[in-house]
Amino acid sequence: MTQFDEARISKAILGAYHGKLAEHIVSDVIIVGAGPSGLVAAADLAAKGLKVVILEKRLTPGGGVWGGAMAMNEVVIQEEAMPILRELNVRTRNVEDGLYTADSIELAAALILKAVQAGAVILNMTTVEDLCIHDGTVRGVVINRTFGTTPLPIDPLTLMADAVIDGTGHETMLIEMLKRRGLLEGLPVADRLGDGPMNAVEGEKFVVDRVSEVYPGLWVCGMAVCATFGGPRMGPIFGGMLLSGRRVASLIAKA
Ligand code: 48H
Repeated sequence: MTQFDEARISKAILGAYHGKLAEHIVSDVIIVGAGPSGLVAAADLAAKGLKVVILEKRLTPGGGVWGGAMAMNEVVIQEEAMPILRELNVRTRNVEDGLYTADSIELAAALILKAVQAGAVILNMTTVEDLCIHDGTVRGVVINRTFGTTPLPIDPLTLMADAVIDGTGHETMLIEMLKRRGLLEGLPVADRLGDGPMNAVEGEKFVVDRVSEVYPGLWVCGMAVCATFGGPRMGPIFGGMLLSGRRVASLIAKA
């Protein structure tokens, strides 16, 4: 019979969690936001042998995938992103030439599993509240435990990395932080951050083409790309998000 009691259970959790946290005080890449783009980037970077941590403020990673469209749990994927679906072993249904549907819950679960099994660590219930900048370069992020609705005066911790990715979706949280402090002046970002009106075809192209290092050390992928540069939104087609994550991983690996 296995010997255990409540104290041993608590010690096991604390030992394992704090081991993960301590190991990722310094990483190669920090990804903020465990949405579809961030999860693909994490899986690709970890598969290349980089040390990757994803910070997610919610309990559940997966971002906007779970909800499909209007909480109907299906998403649309175009042919160009199908290699990623095949790697994930996600089942798809061909609706017409080059256009597929996938169960959004199967996709979310597969994206999370792939990232974690590739070696990336996800720290959930962890909100990024600020950036750490030294000599004009982003060097890390400032984190706090995600609390309920009442902000508490509790000081944060800082995690460091060679590259930080803003994968916070529509919130574009890290870019917003730089903008608020006037640090993006002269850089080619939108005057008012936020994605533009719906245009699925243009939006899907934009979210991949405009992946870039917006500020030294700070990269952007996924919906945050559209919000940063004023690109159109695209609704519940997710191929662009997956390809955007793949592109940021490839650019960072080269850099
Ligand atoms: C920690 C944070 C913080 C923070 C936010 O929105 P996401 O799913 O992101 P993407 O860009 O990978 O995918 C976008 C897609 O889901 C979508 O919204 C589409 C396709 N919209 C089209 C349209 O027309 O509307 O995930 C972002 C994640 C979420 O899980 C947030 O909780 C998390 O980032 N996050 N995590 N610290 N400060 N802010």
